[in-house]
Amino acid sequence: MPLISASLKSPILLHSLSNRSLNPRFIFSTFLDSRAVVKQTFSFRQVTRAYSNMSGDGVAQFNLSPTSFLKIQKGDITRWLIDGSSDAIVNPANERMLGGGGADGAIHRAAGPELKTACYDVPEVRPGVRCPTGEARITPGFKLPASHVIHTVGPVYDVDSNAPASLSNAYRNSLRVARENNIQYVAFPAISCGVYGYPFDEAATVAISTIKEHCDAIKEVHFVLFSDDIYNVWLKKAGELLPN
Ligand code: AR6
Repeated sequence: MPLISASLKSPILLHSLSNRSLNPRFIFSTFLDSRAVVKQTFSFRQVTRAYSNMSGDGVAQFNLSPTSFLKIQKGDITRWLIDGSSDAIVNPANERMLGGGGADGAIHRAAGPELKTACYDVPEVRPGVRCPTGEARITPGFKLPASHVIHTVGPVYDVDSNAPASLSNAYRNSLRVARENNIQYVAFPAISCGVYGYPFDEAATVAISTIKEHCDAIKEVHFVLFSDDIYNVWLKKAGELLPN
């Protein structure tokens, strides 16, 4: 089993394999920076499933359907690309769609000012709203490595009256817009898991189950996740929801 060698190269380090037969749970230590260490427990089954799908560069791959794959990796979504022509990154934007903080701010900085100009050109559906919560819009990527940006708006967790439905809509509509524009490769961040306050585990359930259901005609769906804690939650959830 390639479990041990794969884990040595991954961002998650195997911490303890002791008492495996007595208590089949592993503890992983994830080094957030030189000082902080976060420990998470995973069942033996979840670990073997996630790691048997992981390549040496820390990208875990799961089957979504006979023709689509889900790939989960840590990283900065502004640097992601597959071919620069049929690929898109998803921007967790706000309804105004003119930039903001978090990933939205990073994407606008990396794309250059042309992205904001293109966003201005997206018609408002009502004053100050270009992309209502749960919907998606597309623009070119300009200076980004990926060819397109799909802007979507996730729910504010504490405010939205049906946050799971709104979050699911954001993923589903992003994939629909991708398909309509012949995009074959789509990279998502963890929508709503920053400023909008969505709990990671609940968000991962909605994200992965929605993508599983709506991935038709998309060759690869990627998650590019900024922090170790979200990456670990996503890996665990994919192991549960996408048994290969
Ligand atoms: N690459 C990948 N993920 C990132 C990056 C990056 N470069 N930067 C941040 N993240 P957030 P939201 C992660 O707050 O919760 C903005 O102001 C981040 O760690 O960007 O949907 C918008 O304008 C988190 O896990 O989006 C909206 O007003 C995830 O991306 C509001 O924030 C999403 O965090 C949207 O809030």
